[in-house]
Amino acid sequence: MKRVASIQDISCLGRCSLTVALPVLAVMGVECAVIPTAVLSTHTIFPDFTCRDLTDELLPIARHWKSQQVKLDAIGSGYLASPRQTEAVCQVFDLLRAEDTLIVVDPAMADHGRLYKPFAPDFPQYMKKVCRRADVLVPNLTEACLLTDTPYRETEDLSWWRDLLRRVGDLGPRCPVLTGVPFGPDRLGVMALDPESGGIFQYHTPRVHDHFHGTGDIFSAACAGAMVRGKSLPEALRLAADFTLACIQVTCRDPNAPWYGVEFEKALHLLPGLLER
Ligand code: PXL
Repeated sequence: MKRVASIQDISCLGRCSLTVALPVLAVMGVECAVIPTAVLSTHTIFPDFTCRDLTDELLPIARHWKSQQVKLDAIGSGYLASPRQTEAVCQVFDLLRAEDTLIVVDPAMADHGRLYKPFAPDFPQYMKKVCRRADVLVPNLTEACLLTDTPYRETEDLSWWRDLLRRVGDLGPRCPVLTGVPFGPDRLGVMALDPESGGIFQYHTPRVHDHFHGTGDIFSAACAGAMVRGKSLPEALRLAADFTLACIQVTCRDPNAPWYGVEFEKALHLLPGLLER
């Protein structure tokens, strides 16, 4: 069985990070080992959340695994709780990656043109170092702008997004990806530099005009799972985009609780079929 190590927080409520990666990877037939970066009462969109930073645990966990010769097919990182933690995660990558370990980095730190509440404006500079180690880097548009020191824009001009994608590639990942790209007013999708073909891969699905929390975490878990299950980058991105849309489509939103994430549990049964396409 393939094994992925997922480095991100446990938000105890709110369907994101590890509480999403664990079930998604399990249903894809992939073992998900975890390195929790922090324990939060909820994700940071809720007011007054609690947060216990686990930076000091990261390297001891990795060193122990190393001493046990643990083999990892991929390592995925997501939300990191502090600048110091980005340094620790770089060291974890360096310690645990073998030649054939795929590193998937989701610089989960911003959306809709703004950094998440807990982060100071210099946080993207720290996150850049994590991103440089990625094989597959999956920022959304806001994160891509922050990582490349590009002023954020909302535009449907695809040539502008292709230029941004190339700048994300200049950070050093083998496969730079942009998520949440608007392809016209009613479609949303991904754009990636495909190292196999040397070209730009684009894929889009109908856009649901609403904001959903935690969908980036679903996307990156599904993408990592698909790649360790042998899919090419374009196939993995297509699967991840289709699955994320399916999760949004099955969600009945409670208007009093818009932050509980998408009801991905109702769409998990689709994953085996998506893997067999
Ligand atoms: O979904 C990204 C994410 C993960 N973890 C925490 C978050 C967020 C986004 O806000 O707050 C704690």
